[in-house]
Amino acid sequence: MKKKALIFGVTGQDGSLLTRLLLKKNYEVHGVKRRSSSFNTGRIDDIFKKEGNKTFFLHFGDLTDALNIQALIAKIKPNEIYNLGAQSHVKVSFDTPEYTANADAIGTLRILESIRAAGLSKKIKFYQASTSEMFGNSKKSQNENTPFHPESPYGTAKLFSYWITRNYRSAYGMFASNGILFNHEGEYRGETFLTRKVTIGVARIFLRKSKYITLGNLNAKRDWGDAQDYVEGMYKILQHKNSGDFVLATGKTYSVRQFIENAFDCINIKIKWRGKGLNEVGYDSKNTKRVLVKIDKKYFRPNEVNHLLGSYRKAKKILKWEPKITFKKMIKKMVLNDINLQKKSNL
Ligand code: NAP
Ligand code: F7E
Repeated sequence: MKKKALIFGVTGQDGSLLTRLLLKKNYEVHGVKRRSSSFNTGRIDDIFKKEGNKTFFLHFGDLTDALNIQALIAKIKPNEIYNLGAQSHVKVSFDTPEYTANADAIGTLRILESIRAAGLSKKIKFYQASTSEMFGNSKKSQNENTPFHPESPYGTAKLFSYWITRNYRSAYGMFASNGILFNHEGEYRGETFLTRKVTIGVARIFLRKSKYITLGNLNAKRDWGDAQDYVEGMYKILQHKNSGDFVLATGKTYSVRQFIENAFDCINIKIKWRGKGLNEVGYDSKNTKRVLVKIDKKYFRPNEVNHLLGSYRKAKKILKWEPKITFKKMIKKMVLNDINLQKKSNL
């Protein structure tokens, strides 16, 4: 018998990569997609073409719809549920705080209660996509014991989900685990997150389709890993004999400014900086008049998390998980992919 997995957020970056991984491991994969007025399955269309309705099944649903979640879980009776669905953009969570709380916090509760209501508490393993955003501006390096202090509606909603997952584990003996993942990126990353926005911008500048990129805070630091490594970590978390909470990170941190410099490096441009605050610009070191990065205050957040750096010691020791893809290699991969995509696009 094949194992069955149900993925909320199957159309997203991580959902699409996890689907590929689980199919390779001989799972039957069920994914929940939202109804939208235009296509939202671009990241999984190729999988559906190959595997659709044989080993890969898509169901309409939404984390804000309890009846739908109950019906799906009772019908599919999966062995594993991965809750990767979320309004995942930190800046947008300040504009849509109630919706973010509904989907990212109560959505998790809806899944857990549906498992319980179906009498499947001891049969289903549950993975919750927790985040380093729950730490906020905490101390220098963060691990599973670091106190939480979220700085956004997104981080706060995710903290509810983290705790409700732990509550269901201790109250009902459910196998319910949190992966506390630091930023992870790649070719499937959404276009409005910093890394992808930069690699698309660099690709367009290389192809002479754009002159510059407009960004916000250049000084924040993130622990950036590659999403491919992180979905393998999610899988390992659910295969471990006990449920628990695990940080997945790289143990290295870089500023937004360093990410930009490395991305331009891939097209042989060395970026130099001049000016201060909103007037700062990044320019081509070979041509001081060629401004390639500008700042706009609309990309700043009401609250910022300035520094994230994770320790993945527990995951390494217990799960034998380690990130493999380096910061530089990940950026190069993303830039090359975006150059190829931009060559094909008429925009
Ligand atoms: P993503 O690309 O934004 O994907 C989010 C997924 O959730 C998409 O499939 C989206 O559907 C779906 N979704 C959004 N609202 C929903 C709703 N109300 N009901 C059902 N599905 C909904 O995010 P990601 O980068 O893959 O991240 C996966 C998960 O890990 C998220 O929960 C995120 O918060 C968390 N996380 C991410 C990172 C990171 O660095 N990537 C780090 C830590 C934690 P549409 O395609 O229709 O929008
Ligand atoms: O911002 C700065 C911004 O939006 C990274 C999500 O996956 O990881 C992600 O959240 C940094 C921030 O990711 C722009 O202010 C500057 O300091 O790519 P981001 P995030 O906020 O770290 C965590 C772990 C998650 O869980 C989330 O789901 O870059 N920044 N200028 C900018 N950011 C964006 N998006 N756009 C800019 O123009």
